[in-house]
Amino acid sequence: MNLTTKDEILSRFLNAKNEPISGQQLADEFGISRTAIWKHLQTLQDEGYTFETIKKKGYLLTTTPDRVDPARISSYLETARLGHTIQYFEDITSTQTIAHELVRNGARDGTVVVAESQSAGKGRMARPWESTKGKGIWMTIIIRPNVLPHQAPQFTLIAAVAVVNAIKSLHKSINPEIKWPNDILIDGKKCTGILTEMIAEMDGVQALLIGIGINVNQQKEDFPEELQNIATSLSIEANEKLNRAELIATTLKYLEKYIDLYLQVGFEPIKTLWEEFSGTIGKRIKATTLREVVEGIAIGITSDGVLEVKVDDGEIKRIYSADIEIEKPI
Ligand code: BT5
Repeated sequence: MNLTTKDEILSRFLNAKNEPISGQQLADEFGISRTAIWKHLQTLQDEGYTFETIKKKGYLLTTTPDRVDPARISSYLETARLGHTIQYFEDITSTQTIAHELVRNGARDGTVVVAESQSAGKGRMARPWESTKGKGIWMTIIIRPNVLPHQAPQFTLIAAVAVVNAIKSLHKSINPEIKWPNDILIDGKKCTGILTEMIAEMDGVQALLIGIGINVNQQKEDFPEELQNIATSLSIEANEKLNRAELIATTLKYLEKYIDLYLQVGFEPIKTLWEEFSGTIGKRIKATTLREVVEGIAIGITSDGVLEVKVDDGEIKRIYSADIEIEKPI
């Protein structure tokens, strides 16, 4: 994990389990002066952490603000590659935009961009993505798998399976369902959106940018009015405040696991998991593509992640990209 000295010091306090640490001990461990340690603690105080000075013992971390900084994420991280470099921002335009810049500058596989808020968060087809400050998970994972451009859409499905597993493993009371291709819903309301972008040549992918937006700790009034009836957050559903850093680390754990599985044995096991978590398959849907509107029963996804819909005359249509409405039974 590539942490700055300040974040390494914070990590040390987060792992100290309520025990004070002396300035001299930190200075020795990090090979810097006590004054330098004190300056890092000042910066952390400016970010909202508070330390109490305990006589003859040292500094005790007493308050930790609700932030998804690299030190906090890394204290939960169990991955081999994903999230070992984290670029953290308080306020930015979009984690996707920053990720594009990082790819151009040679960012390595597994680099993650995380922000507390985005002023220009984006969905598919340049739609806006609402990213309330400090309440959600707004992140982009840069990966550099050895795959062909036509495989890129499968990574959206891999990411959806990873997010559902992460939510379910941490919060048993929540029952998320995937809506093809990139939404995760709870009781019909959207809590997560995924946007996969690709930088590729004809013969290979240079990088995939998997953007994941999860509504975590918003309350209904935190959403703009037009979203209040169609969006939800995990906190609204679980009726408690959730730990965002832990959910980020757990999502990265499952994402790495399913990417590795996919690269080793192909799409089949992902397809099985996806169909198990899907709220789309078996339902009557209306798919609006750029060319037409298709109504019928969603019968499954193909090994390329394409949605198959059986229309009323029995014909099976393949949907590559569309907005889906799941029709409620009458
Ligand atoms: C998506 O697009 O659902 C993909 C969203 C990806 C967001 C992440 S956050 C981190 C990374 N950085 C970015 O800039 N983006 C990614 P789409 O299927 O086109 O859905 C967009 C629609 O969802 C909007 O038109 C709204 O109707 C709705 N929406 C916007 N913000 C929402 C929110 N916070 N929760 C639920 N629905 C929302």
